[in-house]
Amino acid sequence: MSTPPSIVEKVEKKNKFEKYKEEKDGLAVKDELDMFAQMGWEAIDKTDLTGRLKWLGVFYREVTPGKFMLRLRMPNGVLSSHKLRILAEIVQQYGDDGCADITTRQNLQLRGVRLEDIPEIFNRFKQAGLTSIQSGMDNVRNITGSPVAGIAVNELIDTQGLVRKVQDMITNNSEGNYDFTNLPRKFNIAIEGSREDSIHSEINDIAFIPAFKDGTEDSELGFNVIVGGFFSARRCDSAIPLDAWVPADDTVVELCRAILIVFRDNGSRGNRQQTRLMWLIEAMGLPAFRSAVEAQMGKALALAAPVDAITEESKSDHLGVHPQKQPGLNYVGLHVPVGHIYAEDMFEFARLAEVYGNGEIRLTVEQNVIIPNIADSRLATFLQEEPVQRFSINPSPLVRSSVSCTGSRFCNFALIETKQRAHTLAQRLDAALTINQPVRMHWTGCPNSCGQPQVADIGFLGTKARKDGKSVEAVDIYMGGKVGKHAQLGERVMQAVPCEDLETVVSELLKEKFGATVK
Ligand code: SRM
Ligand code: SF4
Repeated sequence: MSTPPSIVEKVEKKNKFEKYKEEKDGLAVKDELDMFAQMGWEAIDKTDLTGRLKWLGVFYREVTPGKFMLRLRMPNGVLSSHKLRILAEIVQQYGDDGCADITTRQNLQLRGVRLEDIPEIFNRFKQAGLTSIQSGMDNVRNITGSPVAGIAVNELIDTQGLVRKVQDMITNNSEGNYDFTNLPRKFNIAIEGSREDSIHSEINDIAFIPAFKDGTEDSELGFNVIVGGFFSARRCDSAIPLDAWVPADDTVVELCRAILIVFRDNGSRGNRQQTRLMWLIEAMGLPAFRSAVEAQMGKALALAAPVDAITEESKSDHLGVHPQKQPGLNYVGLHVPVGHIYAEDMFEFARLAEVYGNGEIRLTVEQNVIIPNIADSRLATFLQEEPVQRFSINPSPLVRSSVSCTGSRFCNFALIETKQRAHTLAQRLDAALTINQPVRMHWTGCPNSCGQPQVADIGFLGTKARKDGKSVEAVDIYMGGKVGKHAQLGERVMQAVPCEDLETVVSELLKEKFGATVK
């Protein structure tokens, strides 16, 4: 059944991104990559270089001319030591330029990459079952799921297979899928299977949250569906209930496909700031949007279950040692300061996973690493390992909970440097204060909010301020973000605080609002 035509009757001027997509679909550069590699980056058409290549996960970095960022896809944040070693070998060949970042969507980005090497890198990806396809621009981003899917003691649904199926549907098994490469805008999907909101489901365009069909634990377990969550420079909103429950089977894939088609065919392609899914839902009205999705699926959706099965108030950061549901096995969360790693770290994580676990590695949206499947008998030796001292299982409180976007070191949008500053401030405040409760601090370099300051206890959003007659790097401060059962977005509480004043300002906030005391 196809979507009813002209659901949103509105004549609008298409934005400039739509014009270049009409001229040539982003995915089309897949067939031109060998030619691009031979031509060299300076000779490539500017729109291909700075725009369409992102459809392949290849991001030209103006900040570091000639060096590219490669954004992978890591469904559910799960990878193997074999894959990680290949990624480490790739960044290793770029010497001082080569490094990687764990992202806020439990994913990996490689840095320092040269265009002439990308065809060969893609061959290696293919052989290893890795892909970076459709990871940027008007595509569906990495699909997130609980980083301890399949191993958490109180897990409800192991989402790994479903996340993989949704990714395969969207990307045509990583070959690229023209059905979904011309969405009106980027799109985020999360499938949560644990009893906690481990992946910030509420800030995704579609999120699946475990729910028993009749609200009681003896009825069928599936998901309630929420839609339309997003952050953008002008507007940030939590997802709203679609009022739909789906079983934990291929219906999840069908529903994602249907929503994507309704969005693709009806979403606004005008003002780029008003093109995310929520704007379409509002333009249509939720009941009409829901009906259009049902029409696309060719079947009625069940009404949402009375309550989500999420029972936990708070959200774990998964650091430290945790027994798994498999008796005698443990997962250990290692802290990676603001997610930034080098080839040697990646080799070490791969080695630890092989020597102590089963070769598996997990990534979290807090930009950390989990090594699962470590036997009780191997735990003590594992904890003595040098990388486990460096990537601590129990870092000081503010260092532990700092998350940061890329910032000005590599991102052209950035108004401030973020990663180094986030880590240094956390270290200095940890040294000065005793803090007995977790305080999640998120940094983002510009209003795009990739570092999710709105979900933090204290969020920092990069801006500029004037101080002593000079323009200086500054932040707007957000507070009140809550995660878990009662997730809510934080609000801006201070504007344009110069970064050089932050140690004093944040120290006062920590004392006043979070009971911190001077050491
Ligand atoms: Fe983001 C654009 C980095 C998560 C909202 N984001 C960008 C670009 C691609 C801009 C660019 O071309 O330079 C950044 C690349 C910088 C670089 O070199 O690393 C970038 N975003 C990131 C990452 C790497 C931040 C991080 O350090 O972890 C995250 C990659 C996730 C992934 O693996 O795919 C990342 N971005 C997010 C999130 C958080 C999330 O998904 O939970 C958001 C807010 C949630 C959302 O999208 O609703 C986010 N990024 C944006 C936006 C604003 C979107 C909008 O609707 O207006 C942009 C700009 C745009 O799309 O126009 C953007
Ligand atoms: Fe770049 Fe801004 Fe996103 Fe940070 S928030 S990665 S500065 S686009």
